[in-house]
Amino acid sequence: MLEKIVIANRGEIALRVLRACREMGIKTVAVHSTADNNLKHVLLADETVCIGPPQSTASYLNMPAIISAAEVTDATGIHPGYGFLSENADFAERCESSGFTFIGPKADSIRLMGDKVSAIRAMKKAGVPCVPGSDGPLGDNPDENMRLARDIGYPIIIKASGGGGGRGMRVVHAEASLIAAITVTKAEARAAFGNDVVYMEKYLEKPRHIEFQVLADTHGNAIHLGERDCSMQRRHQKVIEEAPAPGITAEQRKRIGERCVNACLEIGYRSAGTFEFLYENDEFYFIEMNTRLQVEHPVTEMITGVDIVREQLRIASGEELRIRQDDVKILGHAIECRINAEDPKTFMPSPGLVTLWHSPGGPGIRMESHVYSGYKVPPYYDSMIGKLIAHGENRDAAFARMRNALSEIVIEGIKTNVPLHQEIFQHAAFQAGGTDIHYLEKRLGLK
Ligand code: MV4
Repeated sequence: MLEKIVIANRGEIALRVLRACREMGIKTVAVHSTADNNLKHVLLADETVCIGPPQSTASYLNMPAIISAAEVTDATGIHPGYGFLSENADFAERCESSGFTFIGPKADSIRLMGDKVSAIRAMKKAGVPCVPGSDGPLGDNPDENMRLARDIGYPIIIKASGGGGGRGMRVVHAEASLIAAITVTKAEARAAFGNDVVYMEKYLEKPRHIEFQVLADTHGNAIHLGERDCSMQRRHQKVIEEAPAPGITAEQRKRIGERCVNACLEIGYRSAGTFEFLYENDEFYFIEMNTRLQVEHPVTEMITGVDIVREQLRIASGEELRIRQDDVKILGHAIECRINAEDPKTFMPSPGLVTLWHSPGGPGIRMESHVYSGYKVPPYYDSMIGKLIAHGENRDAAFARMRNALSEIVIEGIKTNVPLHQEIFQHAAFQAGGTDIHYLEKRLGLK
């Protein structure tokens, strides 16, 4: 088993990883910026190393500083959390070439999935259903591109192969704007990603975002843990996630889950991963794979009883998955609210001193947060300060617990989006389940 690991992240996820390590007897090294001396996991870690000034580029994205921290502390592994360096193939490679276990997939898998054209090609080959599209990069011939779009049928979407997560995309509704859209998307992609490869897909107008969680070990075993619905989002930032996805049948779960597992085996995937799909008219269409632990992993943990971070650590230690697919049972329903330090109306960040903090509790309630009374939310990082998760025997029960918890939570000194969550939990359409990816923005009058 890994003996000591560097937690190369901050905030709630660093604390989540630290807790898993302590349970498993793995020693922890918290690396942190000068703005993060008082982070909860920094106070709890066995060792701490300050890796640089507040700006992420100088600290949490500073590869030599993080690898040096692992060297001076004699750590054996590095957990990247999510965001920051978690999907940086070069970092994974540099960890391993410096003799540390990267607690995540192999650099090759990160690279394969980071390039969306190669990801889709690999998934299609593995039998994962994809969006009808160009099946590869667009060429320079306008006539060919027009023919392609006509064959697919408008509307279509142009996406940058180096993009993902909503960056570098453009919807085209009619032929008249196709060629200009390709030119502009290519130029933007070159500037943003240093790669101007773009591809074309049928644009799905009212899909839901449903993603499958997988775990794969280094002994040829892979399983899926069912799906999550992450359709409740604003500007590509998820706001609420739930599992299982409303209305998805056990049969659909099995069919798509098996495809994801098969794809993992085919590409030699290891660790935790997520297959993102758009879901429309009862069909699943793969769009991207995330090769990291995700923010919303707890909803899957709550309904399956599988500790995903623990499994990541076990897999990275070379152990075999102990859970077989037949052992995975979906129990009840879980829902997660992302708690952000922001104005609930304008969404402007609201960092500062938290003068009072009371976590909600009771059966089925889980609070993942590093915040405490007296903690100062720094202005340099993402505004998410915690996640509130409610589990119940069914969706209604989970909702009732979430409403209760949202009414109990006390956060003073900074603005948070708790009032927004309270409002969303009054929406009849959300309560009914199955709202699409545009629902929240429309409902907020932003669209
Ligand atoms: C799409 C799409 C519709 N049709 N692809 C946005 C983020 C990136 N992961 C892919 N995205 C989309 N791809 C086709 N062919 C609509 C979106 C999309 C979206 C997807 C998931 C969650 C939120 C979204 C918000 C806007 C657009």
